[in-house]
Amino acid sequence: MSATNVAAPIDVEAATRTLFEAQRDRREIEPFTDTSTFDEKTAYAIQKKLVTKQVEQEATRIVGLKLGLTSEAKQKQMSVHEPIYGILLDSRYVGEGEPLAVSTLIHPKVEPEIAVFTSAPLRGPGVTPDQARKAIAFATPAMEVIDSRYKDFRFTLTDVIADNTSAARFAIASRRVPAANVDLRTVGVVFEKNGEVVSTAAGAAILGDPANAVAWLANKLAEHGESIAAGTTIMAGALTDAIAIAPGDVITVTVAQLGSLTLRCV
Ligand code: OOG
Ligand code: MG
Repeated sequence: MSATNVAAPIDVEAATRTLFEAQRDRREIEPFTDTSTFDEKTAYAIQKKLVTKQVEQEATRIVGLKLGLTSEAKQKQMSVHEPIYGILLDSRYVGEGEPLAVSTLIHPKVEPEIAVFTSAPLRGPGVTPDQARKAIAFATPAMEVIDSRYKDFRFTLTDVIADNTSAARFAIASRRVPAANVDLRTVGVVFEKNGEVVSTAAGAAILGDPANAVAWLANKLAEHGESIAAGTTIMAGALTDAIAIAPGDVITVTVAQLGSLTLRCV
């Protein structure tokens, strides 16, 4: 056997502090897995500690959940081939019409999403897509601004989970559309930057059906003894690749039957 560098187990407290400070100070860091090893459970534990610290120190609160890497486009773009989830904080919400100050972030990218709102609790394991579909009361066009704290957005599955799945800002159209009469698999999605179409997709880009993503979330949360409460806002994950943004950019997502949402970057 040849000599190899055996990676050390991660220091959870130190990693939490590093991620907290990187986000606060807009400083990029190297991925932890370059030098240490940790499993998915530990990664979600770091994410939770990080968000708890942000809630305490920034006087904000948790307002929802987000899914990531639920589309083939995103999995390919990031070279991570499994969905992940993260937590949405009130202080990261960009209201409709509010400008996004790009300079408050490290290297932001924006991606087109669909947000859903539940009206019934979902507790895994064993939540089916049909149960998830019935729990989705409303849907709206949405956009997520991701800002990995890792240099060049280079990370492994556990790194990105620990970093609260690159969550930075999120925008959700204020008009909620009842989902009962909308087939979220077949709605067309058009993503535009400065009036040019950047990419297109259908709702089915999200694990075949956004309801599948919500079921996945409920079942994944169950692994950590958690569940989705009724009345939860969930970002279902990007439908196409994320794109870099700069001051002056105007980004629009249009989802058939749900409407559109514009984000102005300053
Ligand atoms: C990870 C977060 C992915 C999505 O919607 O797929 C995500 C990243 O790409 O940095 O939020
Ligand atoms: Mg996203």
